[in-house]
Amino acid sequence: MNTRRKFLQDTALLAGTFGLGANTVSAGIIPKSTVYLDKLTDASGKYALAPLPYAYNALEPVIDAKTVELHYSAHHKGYVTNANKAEEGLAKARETGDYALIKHYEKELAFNLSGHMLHTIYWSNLSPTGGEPSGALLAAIVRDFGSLNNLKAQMGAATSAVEASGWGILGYLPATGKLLVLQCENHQKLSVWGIIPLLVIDVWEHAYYLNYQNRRADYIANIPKILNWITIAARYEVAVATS
Ligand code: MN3
Repeated sequence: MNTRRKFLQDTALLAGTFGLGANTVSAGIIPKSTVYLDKLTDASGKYALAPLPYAYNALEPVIDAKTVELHYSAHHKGYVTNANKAEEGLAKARETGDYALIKHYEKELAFNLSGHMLHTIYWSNLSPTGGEPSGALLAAIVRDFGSLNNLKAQMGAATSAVEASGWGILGYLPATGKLLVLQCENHQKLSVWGIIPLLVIDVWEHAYYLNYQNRRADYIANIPKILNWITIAARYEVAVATS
């Protein structure tokens, strides 16, 4: 069996399509028992909320416990619920042949499923300990942005300048083999087809307002203190290996 195929099989077994790299996991960098997977569905195929990989207060003082609790258990959960409702509405439409509400359900699906996906990645992007990128990911950052500082500056500026509710995103585009920084409005606008998000920063007000009020830039400036570069690198390894 060739190495790439074996890697893909191992990766699929351990982590699912969007999960963490088998090499990182099997190397013991992340214990299997604590790996947080970007898994969007449960065993029945319904969208489901995965457990938070840490306690609500684990990200303090950068993000306070109440914000994490509300963000995860109310906001993220709401996107999961509404993505399932959209799927149910579309199933009913197919069953009855009545597509009068097609625009509504397709829009709901894009918004809520994208919200579910980005929040799932967001939780795994954060950790109480923080760190810095290294290895293949750092090399790609230097190749595509010139330096880690350039990436941080562009990512910070792009994320701060998102109009209203949205995200800053570092992604990998298989079609070019390059990393890109994008802004995202809501959960699904301003993206590029095919991009695989590696690092996402939520700048909806619900992500920071209890603690930072209108100081979005302060929240963004503090995020690097709690970035989990191990899971970001693992996501990059999978993105490169599967494309
Ligand atoms: Mn959010």
